[in-house]
Amino acid sequence: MSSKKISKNILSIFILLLSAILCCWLYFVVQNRQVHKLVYFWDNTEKILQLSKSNEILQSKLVVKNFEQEADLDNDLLKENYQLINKQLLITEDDKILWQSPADWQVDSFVLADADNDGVVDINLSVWKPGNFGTSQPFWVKENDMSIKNHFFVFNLVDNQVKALWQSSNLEKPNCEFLLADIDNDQKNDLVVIEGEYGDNASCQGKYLAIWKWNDWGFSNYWRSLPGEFANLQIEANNKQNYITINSVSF
Ligand SMILES: [Ca+2]
Ligand SMILES: [Ca+2]
Ligand SMILES: [Ca+2]
Repeated sequence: MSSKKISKNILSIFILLLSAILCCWLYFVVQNRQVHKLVYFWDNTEKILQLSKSNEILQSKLVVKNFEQEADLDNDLLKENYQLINKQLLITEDDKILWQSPADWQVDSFVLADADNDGVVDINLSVWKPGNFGTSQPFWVKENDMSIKNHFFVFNLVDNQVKALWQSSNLEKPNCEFLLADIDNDQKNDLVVIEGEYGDNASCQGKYLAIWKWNDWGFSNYWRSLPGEFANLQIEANNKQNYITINSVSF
């Protein structure tokens, strides 16, 4: 056997061994992925979200995502029904359809809460849709980006009509999940989101926990976590303090 052939065989064995080690390591990593429930609270001195040492928070209130909710947002003493069916939001009152989201929108979730803190409860939507804008394109924009991206829309219900209060263009980081609650105890709601990155087919992998604040013309980022793997955003309250609970993956 020539020395060239021996070297080739050694190289093949080395590559095989390396592949086997890599497979074992990958298997070990996947097997050891652990999902932890993390609890965060707002530290007003440091102005950051801190991880709570105690994971046991008494649940006096739980803010979670809803797929169906009743509320009288236009104050006509008749409750509207808000229902998310097949990624479409349907608003009915007294069995009459008041509004349904356009067919080319995929509504991930909705939250009824006062996003702009004007005392009026708003209809907040996380929407995947083609086109860079909301319902209207600014006249100075000649070409619209028709890829499907994530948007955050805020609407009001006035006299049985849905009116846009604020509509984002394509979000730089999609919101995989969102909720609204006062996190920093200033008596104003904050927008709490799990931000992700764009994947295939409007998928969203939660990568950051972030807090945004309404600033009269839109939302400004107030705080963002380091990158991680996040899911299942909820808000729990205890002793007039709101806590963010979230699932995070670690190894
Ligand atoms: Ca009503
Ligand atoms: Ca409002
Ligand atoms: Ca607040």
